[in-house]
Amino acid sequence: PGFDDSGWDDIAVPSHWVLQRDGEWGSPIYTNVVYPFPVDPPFVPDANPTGDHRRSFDLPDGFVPDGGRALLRFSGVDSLAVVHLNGVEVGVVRGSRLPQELDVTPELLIGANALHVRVHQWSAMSYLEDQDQWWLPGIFREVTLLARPASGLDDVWLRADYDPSTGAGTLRPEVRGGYPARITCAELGLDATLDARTDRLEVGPVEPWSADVPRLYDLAVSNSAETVKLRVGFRRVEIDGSAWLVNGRRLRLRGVNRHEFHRTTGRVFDAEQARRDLMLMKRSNLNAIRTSHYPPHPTLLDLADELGFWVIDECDIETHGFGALDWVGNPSDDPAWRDCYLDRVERMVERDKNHPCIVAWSLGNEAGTGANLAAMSAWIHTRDPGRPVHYEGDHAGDYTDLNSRMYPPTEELEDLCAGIGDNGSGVEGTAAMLLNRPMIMCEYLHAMGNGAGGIAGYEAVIDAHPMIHGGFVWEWRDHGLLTHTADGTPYFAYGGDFGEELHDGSFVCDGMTLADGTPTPMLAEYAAVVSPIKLQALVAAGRTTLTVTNLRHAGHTGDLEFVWTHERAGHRVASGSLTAVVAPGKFVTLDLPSMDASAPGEHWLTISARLADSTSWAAAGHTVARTQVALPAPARVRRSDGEGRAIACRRVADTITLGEATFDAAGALLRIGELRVGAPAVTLWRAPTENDGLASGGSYELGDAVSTRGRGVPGPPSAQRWRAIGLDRLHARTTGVEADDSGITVSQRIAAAGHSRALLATLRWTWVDGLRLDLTAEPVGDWPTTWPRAGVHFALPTGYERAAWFGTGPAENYPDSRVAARVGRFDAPIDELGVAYAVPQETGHRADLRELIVSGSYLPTLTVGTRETDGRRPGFTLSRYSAEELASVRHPYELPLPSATHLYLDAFQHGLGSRSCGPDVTADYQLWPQAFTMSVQLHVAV
Ligand code: IPT
Repeated sequence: PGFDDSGWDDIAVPSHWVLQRDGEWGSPIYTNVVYPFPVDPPFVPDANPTGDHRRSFDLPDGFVPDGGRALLRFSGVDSLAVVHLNGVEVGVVRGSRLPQELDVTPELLIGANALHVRVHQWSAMSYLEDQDQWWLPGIFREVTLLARPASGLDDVWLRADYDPSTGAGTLRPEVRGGYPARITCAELGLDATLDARTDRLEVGPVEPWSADVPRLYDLAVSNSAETVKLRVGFRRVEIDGSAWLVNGRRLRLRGVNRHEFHRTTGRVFDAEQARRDLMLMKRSNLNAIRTSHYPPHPTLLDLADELGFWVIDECDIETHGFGALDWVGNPSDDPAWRDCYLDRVERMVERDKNHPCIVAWSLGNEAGTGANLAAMSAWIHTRDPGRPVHYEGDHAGDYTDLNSRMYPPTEELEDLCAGIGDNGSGVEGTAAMLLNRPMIMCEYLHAMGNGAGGIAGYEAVIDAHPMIHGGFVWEWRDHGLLTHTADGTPYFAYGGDFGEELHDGSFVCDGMTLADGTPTPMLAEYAAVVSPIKLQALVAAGRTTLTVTNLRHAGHTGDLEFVWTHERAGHRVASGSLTAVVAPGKFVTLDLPSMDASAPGEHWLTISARLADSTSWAAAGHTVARTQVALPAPARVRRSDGEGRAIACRRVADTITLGEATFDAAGALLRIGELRVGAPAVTLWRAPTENDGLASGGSYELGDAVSTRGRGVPGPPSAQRWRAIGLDRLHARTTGVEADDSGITVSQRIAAAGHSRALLATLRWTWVDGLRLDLTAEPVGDWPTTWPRAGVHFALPTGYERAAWFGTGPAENYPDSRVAARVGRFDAPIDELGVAYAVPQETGHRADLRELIVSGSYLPTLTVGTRETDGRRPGFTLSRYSAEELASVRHPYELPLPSATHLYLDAFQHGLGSRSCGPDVTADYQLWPQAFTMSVQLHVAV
């Protein structure tokens, strides 16, 4: 009081000051591993951005009950705050993502009070908070003034056990502060008195809590001073050899790493966004969350209890920057830091211990190894033996309970399950020693940009090895910060966009959802692969059957409807639905009506498992699982290709005409009827994805630092190899043009400057009910690398707006990411065919095209029909941007104004893989140079 702060600026709290006022108060910094200041622990540079916050408030007399106390709770301040109340220093708050309470009873005044919080961006604590995320200072979670009664219930812990063999529930209450207390639960008919001697309460039969059936009971604990309400879930977590069990059933984690992030407010918690995200996770068959890499806002755990997720709650510790210094000086093994480590684990466990969703505690992330981490684990083992301890960096398994791996290739997983290798510990025999422990992947499938591919490959290995309990995708959401260019164009910023001295580029954008929450196709692929409801349709010996397997942890399939649809040529012929009650771990085989596939055209049977009724996270009709099977056609005489009369070509002056198509004298296509087409070019280039190794432009080169994790292709990432041999700059030379009675044959040699290896292509054009192209291409010379694609590029006029197709969809799909794709008819505006990844890259490919219709107002409609050659059909991409344009920019706003509509028809595409931080595209899905063919028919209608 008496201090004049009238000239100060206003700031909303909770917030990060660098996300206010357009950079006037400083800017965010993104680094993944390195510290953005000199490593000189525990010191930080003199220039330390500091935010002084003042707040006045009035308190009525009696705010603090007689004999009670006043506590000032800081739920999250990054990174250190010095707190004064009414001119008196009341404490220092440390540990950014954990709460701390200061007793301010003596300093609090009746009437006017003045609170001053000085927040320093850097402190000794910054050395423990080197997570891969933006550095964002500020008071980013609530500050609460609590009035505590005398003899209040200062802490209540209800450990709620469920005995899977008897179905009985037991409570082990622990109350701090206020015995005797009364505990009640109307639903359980519970009404008992607790005193210091009460260590167990048998509550009779209960329904257990699980992620699938998150059954909660409302309990209340009260004494003369106050009542505490808790939502209790009864469940038992056990480790039995290599099995991690909840309620006696093995866990299967279909998980995701979740950071706290909002595109405009950073780590300020947005409860609405969090609920929407968790509902989307549920709809995507995700059942587990690792709170990477710090305890989340407490409300998140309430949501996880309520909606049902297995949670690994992770402590706020990461010292990754010491890795680059060979871990010399790592706080994790330095006695001077021991208390800080213990303080953090205690604050996490005490804050979150009542949540049934938490099935393991994690010590932190990428903090090397050492005695302080071991001490944290020992503390948990004493305080809460009911939950295992996780920490990935304990490769030797010295002090934790779960064996955890990051981004292992599937071959490595198989080795570990066979007891082969050192598990990253450097000590031979470690893998064998750890065979008797449950294994998880705390991170796998790096969802950066387009990808990760290869989800199904992991799933197969997890299915085959019960000791692997699943994994957590890296990660849920891109951390792009919504900002704008000088001319006001909005975009999602990543490392380097704020002029940082050191940064790690777009590595901060690696989610299955974009920064604004838009799901990427990978999320749908993940949902399709990991669904706990497995459907298998079989058509054999005149019988059509559906086998439904229920791999849920709990809950039968009575909530589902199995809807079947028979389609011919993508149009519905018949449909119906069935129900079946299958218990967890069981399967049934059902008969479907027989379907008549004799009419000409492709016949497909699609079966979806859909929610019969709405739930708290999805509407009725939501698809949980889907399968598709082709119905075999009865033997029939095939119409021979190219029936109808072939039209001969004619030379007119400098052009050749073939039906309604016009070519120049060198055989380059110019027009089909009214439609002007840029001469189609055989191409091998795609705009590299971040998993292909698109350079990060940061201090941490993508694919480089982590490429040793991949066993696919050792050495530099694909994009670098592709560029080295010039796949991004191919030149064509026409070596022959023959126009005869039946059509035009154009021969080309396609090669890169400076190289002699080439692709020899023959484009054979004929006119039979439209323009037909038969392409054959064959590599000659020595080709040392894979190819990104093998296809043809057509430049159509700008202005095309829509595509309708019979092929695969609805989303983009690639060879190692197409479980979610089904055969059918789809349509979409051109801008929705690809994904607006934070960094422009390859997007929008859809395999196995039958027919594509491209349309726009005032433009002729182009229909592309395909024919199988060598047992396959081409896929397509339609975009306003060419591969070259996409590859030439780092942000969407840098893309040029479209000069054409680009249609790519690809005989092949390379897979996606996870190489940006993990294994490369696996052998089955690598596109090695090979001969390819394609046959397409182009029709133009005005
Ligand atoms: C791993 C980190 O744990 C995670 O925070 C994130 O940075 C991820 O990588 C990459 O996005 S550590 C890495 C060296 C495997």
